[in-house]
Amino acid sequence: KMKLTEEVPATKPPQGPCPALSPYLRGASKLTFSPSLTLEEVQKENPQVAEGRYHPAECSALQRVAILIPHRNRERHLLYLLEHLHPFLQRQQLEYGIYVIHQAGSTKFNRAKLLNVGYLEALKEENWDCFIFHDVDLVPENDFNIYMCDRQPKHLVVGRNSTGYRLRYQGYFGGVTALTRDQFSKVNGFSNNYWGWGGEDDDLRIRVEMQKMRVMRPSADVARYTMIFHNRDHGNEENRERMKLLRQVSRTWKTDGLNSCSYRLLSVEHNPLYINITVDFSVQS
Ligand code: UD2
Ligand code: MN
Repeated sequence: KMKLTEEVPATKPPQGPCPALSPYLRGASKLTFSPSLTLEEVQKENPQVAEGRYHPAECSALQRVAILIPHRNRERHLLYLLEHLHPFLQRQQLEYGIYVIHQAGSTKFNRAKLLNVGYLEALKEENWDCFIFHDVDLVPENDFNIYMCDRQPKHLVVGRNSTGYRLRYQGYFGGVTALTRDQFSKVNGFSNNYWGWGGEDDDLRIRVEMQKMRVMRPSADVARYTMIFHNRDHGNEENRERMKLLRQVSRTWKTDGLNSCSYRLLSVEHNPLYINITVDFSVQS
């Protein structure tokens, strides 16, 4: 017979997993963007977030999710995204961290390479299950658009305000995507060779398809975003090489990606609402 002895647990009792569908979801919400919003206000609204990270208190999250945001000179957009994303992710009962990967200097912007850096650096501090590659200017409108990874890579932007909420083209893979740690490593991440605007998202889709994976999308009524209006940035001019690069993916993907991503890490700062990683691409190490 077992004898039960009373013990005072040294740690908190183990928690059950969070439910498959969070009870806190609200559906579509009307988004507002107040011109006077400050970072301090957003911090005040999110007292449970510490150093860019959060985990639900009441249950253990189904996935640990790293949100990776490529960034340069879009401070206002970042503020609005943080304002909306933190409560959105908390309503989904996720364990998450928000990483902003900032490209220093004025060399051509390289969104894809920044996202590779985000993946590599984020994995140095936590064994994340799932990565969300997220434009700074896209705000999700419906919290049933779940920021978790699936059996196949997910494209979360079916529609946005500026394109009448319709899919731009068959195979479109831009804006916000979700890949597990393994899915992303299997395709060797993004290419590092797309400087300036365009093509890097199509390149990733080709990599995914070459690995016999299939892009999934949530239903159009939930996969809706508001893109905060902007013009093309200086330093992110159209990449005229992109068609040429896209024809070579099957030859280049194995040697161009996570395994060849070199960069100079300038700083990693743990801010209250996000982790800021600053990198320099101007000198290749
Ligand atoms: C589309 C895609 C985007 C990417 C891009 C081509 C959608 C909704 N988005 O965005 O995922 O494939 O085309 O490269 O289809 N950024 C900065 N500072 C800069 C330049 C860019 O922070 O100076 C970041 C920022 O996160 C921005 C993202 O890069 O959201 C994409 O750049 P964009 O918003 O200028 O391009 P867009 O809207 O055509
Ligand atoms: Mn944009």
